[in-house]
Amino acid sequence: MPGDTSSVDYRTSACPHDCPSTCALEVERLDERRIGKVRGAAANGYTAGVICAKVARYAERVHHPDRLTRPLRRVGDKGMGRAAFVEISWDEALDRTSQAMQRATQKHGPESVWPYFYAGTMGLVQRDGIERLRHVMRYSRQHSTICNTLSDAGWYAGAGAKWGVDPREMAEADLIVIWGGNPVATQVNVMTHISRARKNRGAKLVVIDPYRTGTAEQADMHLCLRPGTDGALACAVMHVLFKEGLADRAYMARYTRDADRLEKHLALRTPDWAAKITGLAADEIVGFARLYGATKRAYLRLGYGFSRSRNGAAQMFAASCLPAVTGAWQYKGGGAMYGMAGIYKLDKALIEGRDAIDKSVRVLDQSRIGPVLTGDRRDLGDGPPVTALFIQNTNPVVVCPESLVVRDGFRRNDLFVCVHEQFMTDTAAMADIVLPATTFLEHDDIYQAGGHTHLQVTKKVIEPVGESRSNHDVICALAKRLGARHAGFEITAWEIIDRMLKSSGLPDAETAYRMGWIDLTPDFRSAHFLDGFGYADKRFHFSPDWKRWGEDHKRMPELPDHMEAIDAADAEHPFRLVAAPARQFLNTSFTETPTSRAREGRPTALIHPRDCDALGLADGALVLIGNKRAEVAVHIRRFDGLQPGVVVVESIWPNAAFRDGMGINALIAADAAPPHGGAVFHDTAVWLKPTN
Ligand SMILES: Nc1nc2c(c(=O)[nH]1)N[C@H]1C(S)=C(S)[C@@H](COP(=O)(O)OP(=O)(O)OC[C@H]3O[C@@H](n4cnc5c(=O)[nH]c(N)nc54)[C@H](O)[C@@H]3O)O[C@H]1N2
Ligand SMILES: Nc1nc2c(c(=O)[nH]1)N[C@H]1C(S)=C(S)[C@@H](COP(=O)(O)OP(=O)(O)OC[C@H]3O[C@@H](n4cnc5c(=O)[nH]c(N)nc54)[C@H](O)[C@@H]3O)O[C@H]1N2
Ligand code: SF4
Ligand SMILES: [Mo]
Repeated sequence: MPGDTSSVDYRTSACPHDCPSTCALEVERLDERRIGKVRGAAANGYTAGVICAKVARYAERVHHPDRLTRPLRRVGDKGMGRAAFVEISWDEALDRTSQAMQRATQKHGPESVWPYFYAGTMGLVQRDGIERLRHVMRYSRQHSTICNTLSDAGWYAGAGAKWGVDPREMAEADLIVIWGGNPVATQVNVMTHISRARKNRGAKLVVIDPYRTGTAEQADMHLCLRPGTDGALACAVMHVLFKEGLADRAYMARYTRDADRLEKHLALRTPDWAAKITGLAADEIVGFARLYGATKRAYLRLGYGFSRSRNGAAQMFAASCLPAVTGAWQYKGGGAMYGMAGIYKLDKALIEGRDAIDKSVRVLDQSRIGPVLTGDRRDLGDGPPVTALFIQNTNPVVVCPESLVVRDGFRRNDLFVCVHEQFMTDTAAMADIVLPATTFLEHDDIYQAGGHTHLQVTKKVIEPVGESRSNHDVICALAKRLGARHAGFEITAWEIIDRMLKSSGLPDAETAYRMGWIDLTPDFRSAHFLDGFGYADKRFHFSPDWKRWGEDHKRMPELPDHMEAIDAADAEHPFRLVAAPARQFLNTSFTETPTSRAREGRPTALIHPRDCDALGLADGALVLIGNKRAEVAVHIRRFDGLQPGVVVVESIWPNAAFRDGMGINALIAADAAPPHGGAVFHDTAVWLKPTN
């Protein structure tokens, strides 16, 4: 019967991708090897039956003809793709990999081996098990800086703890401010809760972003500022709040520290001052400040985008001060949310082998893999070179800054590389050994979320495609060959989940799986910090002790401010580049699926018509975007949803999608931003040159 799904076998799962939504999924199982439709769980209060289009089409990715199905050994040149590899057995692949790691250790010591990973899957067992192998073997440690290091530092500085108001409470807000994020593309479920607020309460939506994103198109007000100037905007807004009696002095007296100093400091941060820095009109700033200050139920969704600048931690901190000035935290639907990690108090010792950490082992910066592999002494210190890389869940040859330097590093003949992947990514193509990986539908795992409050345990839905193996299985197999001992290497992923849940005081794995999800939402008072913020004094700090949040703290402003650290435009580089995420891709995942590629078209630079005219660029023309690091050829689109002088290239296209085989990250600096490092993807001064 059409529409009757009662006979269809839907299995509970969770989306593993690096997205704040971690959607609760229902996956149609056609048989033990094939899936059909994927949909959002309607009963999950956050997912509410909605998922993004790219995951709804997941059958296209799992059953893609290009999935890696056998271990491979490279016999041809690096970077030439599948044709340069021959199939080998798992035993041979694991032997060769473990032997290469042992050889590196014998020659230069264990720090010459660098297990390298990120969040291609967000499942805790499959993502973080590599840490256990690292720590037990004393291999080089990784400072993970590619994503949320800057935003974390900025948020913690004020609030002292990482959580905020449940996103479902947006439905009860009268004003929602999306600041430096683009949920239509990057966290679609947020839009569900915003629509509810608009429909039921006539709530207003404000978007603060340097270009008219899909989210900004839906907004009542779009503050289209210059990238890297949010600190100035936040200060001017607070200036108006204090001046016009919209600051809640009783709230500040009870819940914050240094409010008097803040008020004095802001006296000169006027809307006119901020207008010059942000490129907004002073009236726009005042209009937003009045709207924000007059609305008790004002919900701030602070994204990652505006932290991906050299002043990014300062920007995040400045914006996070707003609800502490108005006291919006006190009201239902009011307050802020940046990330929820702090509500999950899981005991991850077994997964990560925390008992085996040796703090004397050197730490290498993930985002600086280019400089690390090319022997930069600022990174290596007086330690050995990295001569063996073992990579899971990430594609550094495309996604990391200074990607030409990264590629040079991977080209070294004395470097052994093993990549465990689902697809022949640009990184896998540079490897000596490639191992086929399962997807989340083919292994068990447990997920917390960045953007909501549920914990989800999942079981495999289908058998592994081809000979693919899970990260956990590969880590345990390597551990055995390397002689690494730890309880976590002896048990299955499921047993790890079960033990972790029990030792964290939660239901066992089977119960958790049957529940579908466990909602760990804090009660109203804790979520809104009404029993105090995360610091020992329970107060929100307007003048944070930045030392606590990073060693490079001296450059941080004492109070919220515009920090002049960005790669500012100059005569040679008159434009500022923002490399924001594309809707149909998820980092570089889904760049392999035909429908995502077709919908995105080709790498495209959005440029203001006035700049196009000045440069003589017609729609569709090819332009060279350049700086001292590289010149990247990209087709342009005339677009009036940004300020002149700003260029946006939605990302992250594989390098081969560009004319010269070099991607957008060839232009991005690998500078570690203060106070604790972090990549600066949206902070690049460039020139534009028409091609003829
Ligand atoms: N220009 C530009 N660059 C950026 C950004 C940007 O906005 N602009 N964003 C940055 C950010 S925030 C991030 S987080 C990084 C992300 O960059 P990546 O970490 O490289 O991105 P992903 O595509 O999420 O995941 C990488 C790979 O993990 C693989 N994978 C998935 N599941 C598994 C598994 O279970 N096992 C194994 N072995 N592999 C698996 C996928 O096939 C995929 O190729 O990119 C950064 N780079
Ligand atoms: N479709 C899709 N979804 C994704 C991803 C993807 O690549 N594609 N990536 C995933 C990952 S790893 C992450 S970390 C999240 C990131 O999700 P978001 O929190 O949305 O952060 P960003 O992706 O970095 O950028 C979001 C917005 O910040 C804006 N921005 C850049 N610079 C500034 C600035 O100086 N000020 C302000 N106000 N805004 C600025 C950009 O123009 C962009 O519209 O999304 C995840 N979800
Ligand atoms: S919105 Fe994010 S979590 Fe949800 S299905 Fe899409 S990628 Fe996965
Ligand atoms: Mo990220």
